[in-house]
Amino acid sequence: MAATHPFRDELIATASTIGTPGKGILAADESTGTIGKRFANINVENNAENRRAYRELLVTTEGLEEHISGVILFDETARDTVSDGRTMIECLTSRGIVAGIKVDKGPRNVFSGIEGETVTQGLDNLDVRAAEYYAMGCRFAKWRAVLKIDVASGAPSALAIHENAVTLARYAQICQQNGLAPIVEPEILMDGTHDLATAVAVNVKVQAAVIEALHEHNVLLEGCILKPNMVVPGQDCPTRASPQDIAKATITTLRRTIPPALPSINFLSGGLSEEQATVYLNEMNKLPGRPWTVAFSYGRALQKSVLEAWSGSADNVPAAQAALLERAKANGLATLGQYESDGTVAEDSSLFESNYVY
Ligand code: 5MM
Repeated sequence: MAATHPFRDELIATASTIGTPGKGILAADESTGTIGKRFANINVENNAENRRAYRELLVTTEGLEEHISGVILFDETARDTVSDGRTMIECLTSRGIVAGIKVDKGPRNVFSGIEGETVTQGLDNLDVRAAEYYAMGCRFAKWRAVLKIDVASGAPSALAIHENAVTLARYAQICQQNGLAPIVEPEILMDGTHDLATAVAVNVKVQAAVIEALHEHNVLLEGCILKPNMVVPGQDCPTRASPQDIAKATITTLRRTIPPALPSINFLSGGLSEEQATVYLNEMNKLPGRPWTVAFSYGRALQKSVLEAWSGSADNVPAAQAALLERAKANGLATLGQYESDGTVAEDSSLFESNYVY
């Protein structure tokens, strides 16, 4: 007998709203440690008031709703308020932006026999937390699994693929039972020497395992969002790939694995520069054969310029908000294949961080 989804219609509506063409997701769910790294780059102290002021800047940006359909928050921000007393969540939902919440507890080592492989934690008590977040006004959730490619050691191992696929599916099932549309994020890191063809092969294997696990757990694909990495050659591969090659490899991978029932694919930026992330997305949206919305859920590639413009000063809030709008608009256009690049897709401004596992 088919499994029932008590929130079926709402989950489908949420995923469809997030997948509105021309829009994407702002990933502002950095945990306290991760936002500390971002603040350190701009010499801002990582304290509660600075985190609150920075997130207020993001969620109160006028016109954000024209390009952003959803914002992912960290628990602290979801409970925080802006200066006029409204909750951060109200600031978003009052303008038609769906509020989301990171519910994973980060990756931990998994004993696969390969150094550095992880599985993500956070299933304990997830049903209780998901119900609370729903009551607070959140309507979608996010869980990031982290895998790596290392041809020499055989990573990702079958164990890492299986464990992460199953935990992603279990998380998705629990969220859907509690009214939150799950973002399923199996991130394969850019680290490595592998070429683009190897990246395609590994990405196909991982995505296929994730989809199989979602089916096994009776997850409603129509009420789900996929957040994959773009398919690129390893950071240390001497043979680089053009934006067109990357777009083709990524869409080919997804066409082989992701059913059209899943409405929206929202990429992570994974260490790409702001311009690379926009240009690659734009190239994908020029290709034929995309049965899903192909959009973004960027953290670093939407916030780098914003953080630099802000630099911790209230005087800089208008400039920082203008920077956010500029990147959001560029990526919104890229979801339609209408972004005009100035041609500078340099890798020297890359936001890549080796082994991005916190
Ligand atoms: C915004 O960063 C998110 C939170 O990371 P931590 O759990 O490490 O604090 C992260 O999951 C993010 O949503 C994705 O990695 C996408 O962000 P990028 O920067 O890759 O676009």
